Amino acid sequence: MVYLKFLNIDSDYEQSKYVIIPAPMDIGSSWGVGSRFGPSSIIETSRYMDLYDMDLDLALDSIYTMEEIEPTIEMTKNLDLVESAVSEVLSHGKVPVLIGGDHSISIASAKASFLHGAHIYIAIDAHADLYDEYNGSKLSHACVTRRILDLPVEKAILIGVRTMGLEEVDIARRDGRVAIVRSSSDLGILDSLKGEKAHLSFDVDVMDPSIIPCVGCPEPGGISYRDAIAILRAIFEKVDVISMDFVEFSPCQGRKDDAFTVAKLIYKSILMHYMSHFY
Ligand SMILES: [Mn+2]
Repeated sequence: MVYLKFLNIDSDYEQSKYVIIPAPMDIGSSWGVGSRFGPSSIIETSRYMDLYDMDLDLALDSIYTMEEIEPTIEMTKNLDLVESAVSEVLSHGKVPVLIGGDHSISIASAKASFLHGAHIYIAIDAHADLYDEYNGSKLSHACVTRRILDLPVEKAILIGVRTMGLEEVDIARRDGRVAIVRSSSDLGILDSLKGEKAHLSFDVDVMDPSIIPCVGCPEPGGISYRDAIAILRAIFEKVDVISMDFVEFSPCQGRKDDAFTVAKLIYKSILMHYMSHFY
């Protein structure tokens, strides 16, 4: 296995504040598979990205990239592997940045995050993922938020949702912990969560398919790159994000700009997190 480093940064684990955890698992997918190739594609393309960010006037090399988690064909085993990797990084006082893989791995990363003090789940996603069961599995990527509601979560904020099943609408209406935020201009809910510890999950299918077409479940009418940055900025300014994941990117032939966009969103998130926590 080739061991590539995010942004080509060869930093020391002990010295690093952020730890990239590549999790190439996609057996929780329903429609398009292939997000197991997401981490390698994103990390490979990130090596061509500039370290200096013009918008933020910042460059950061305090990022360590772990070796890929070796996936198995058992969902629960995969989730255990992800949970322990995220938990270990958190116990060292660092910020885990998990790269998927399909969205089901967020069940494990959120669980680890809650064990380390988070009690808010924030997802930026085209989908609500509130099905109790999908394709015969309770651990499908369509059930992520529902499984997280089984954990001691105080609030699940779902930003950018633009399609829901009837079952999901029913749960969202009945469970007071769920808040659906449809537009980036409607982020007032974050004001009530000032300083609260949260896990952030970014499903790249929230972006418009014209920008990121290579996802398992494309949904038209998505947000722009600049919308995504504005949403992330608002989150990092207000909420104490202790762990994050970026999921569902599934590289397709003949397209390389979208992997680069995902890599950039990840780096921007790390930079914005750094500015709100360490400046
Ligand atoms: Mn989604």
